[in-house]
Amino acid sequence: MTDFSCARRDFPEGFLFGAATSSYQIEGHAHGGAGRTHWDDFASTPGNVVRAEDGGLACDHYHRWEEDLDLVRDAGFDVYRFSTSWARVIPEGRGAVNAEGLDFYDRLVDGMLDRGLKPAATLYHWELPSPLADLGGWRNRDIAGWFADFAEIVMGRIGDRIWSAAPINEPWCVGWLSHFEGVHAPGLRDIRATARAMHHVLLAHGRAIEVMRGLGVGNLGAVCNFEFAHPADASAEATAAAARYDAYYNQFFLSGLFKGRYPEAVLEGLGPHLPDGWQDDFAAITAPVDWCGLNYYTRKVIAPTDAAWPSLAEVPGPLPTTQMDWEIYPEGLGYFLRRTAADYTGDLPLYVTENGMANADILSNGAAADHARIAYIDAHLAEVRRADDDGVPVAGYYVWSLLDNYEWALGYEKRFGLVHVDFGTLKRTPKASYHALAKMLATAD
Ligand code: IFM
Repeated sequence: MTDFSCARRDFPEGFLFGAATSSYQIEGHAHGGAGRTHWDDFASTPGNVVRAEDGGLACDHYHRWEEDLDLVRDAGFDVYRFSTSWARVIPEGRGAVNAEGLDFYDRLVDGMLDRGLKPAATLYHWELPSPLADLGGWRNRDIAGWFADFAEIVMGRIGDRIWSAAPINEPWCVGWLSHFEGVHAPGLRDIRATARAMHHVLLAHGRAIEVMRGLGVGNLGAVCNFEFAHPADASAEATAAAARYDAYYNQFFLSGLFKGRYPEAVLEGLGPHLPDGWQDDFAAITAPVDWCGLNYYTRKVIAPTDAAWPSLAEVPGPLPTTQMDWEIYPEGLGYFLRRTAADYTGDLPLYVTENGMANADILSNGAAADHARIAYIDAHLAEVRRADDDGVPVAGYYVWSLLDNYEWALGYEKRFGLVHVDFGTLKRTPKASYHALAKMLATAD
């Protein structure tokens, strides 16, 4: 596919298109006086990350941000979703502020405004300062207060100019993937740590919302990630296993945020490990938000196992996959948009805050023919339109990602960008998907 099958006019009035990135994945963490993060520690521990790669240089966005913002503007995007690095702003996690770090985000936000882009900030996209990890990180209840202080410092500086803010990207990854599966920093496989991290990440979210409201920052949201859980077969056991996966992946955080309770199916496993008094935190966790963001990429095929709770395993499925080996299942996006509105958020605007695919893109004669990415995004945009037709208040869509970048434990090999990055020279080259999106976004009326 070389062109999109839709145009801007096919989306509701005021619908916004954006590109998304995150700090550690693009900035080049070694520059600008940033402190060490648990991702630096995780990456330098053998076996955790492909080729032990880290975000030290990444895309060197720290020095090339103007060129990168030009790319966002020139594609015709309305919004740029970026994140602020805790360790860049407060190198020790608490205490002294790195003025250079705060100045960087100040310039970045002004750079977006100069280019007519709406700045959509995420406070935390996973690079926890190492000194806080030493204190237990997300396992330690005090993190909610540390995070609120960080929110106050960042938003005290840029909160007057941002268009939207969300405290934490993908609480599931912060909690489950990092503490139960050990796939992300800090690399734990510990159910007690998981339960605490999953609860504290929501408490930190609530505290940060409260702080930002106090500062007068508006348009605040929460961003969760979702994977459709497909039973491996028609048996009752497989259906129940997929339901458990769905509960701890897709429902735990929405339920906490919007209903002030956790699903019974998750409490079965995590309940005994939650911190004392967890029920008393829902007043903070349910602090009202103005929108909800959904990050969606794939589905997982789930089979039951005899192992301990949650007694399930992911098994390969039959659908075509991306470079991540993730099955392409656009219908899942429509499903989650409908279910989120129907069961959790009602009339609240929903944004697809991340969607996109990794593809083994190579440059040939200065071009990358990532036609598979055009087809992927096109199919997911069709689901967005269907959800809108069904009355779901979906208000925007962000592509993950602007640039090829640091894909965490998978290093630099998995390419999610609309723009190719040569990690030797750091040269940026817009791919076919970038040009096709620019064409689609230019068809305004
Ligand atoms: O690269 C990540 C991003 O940091 C969070 N959401 C999913 C993306 C692709 O794995």
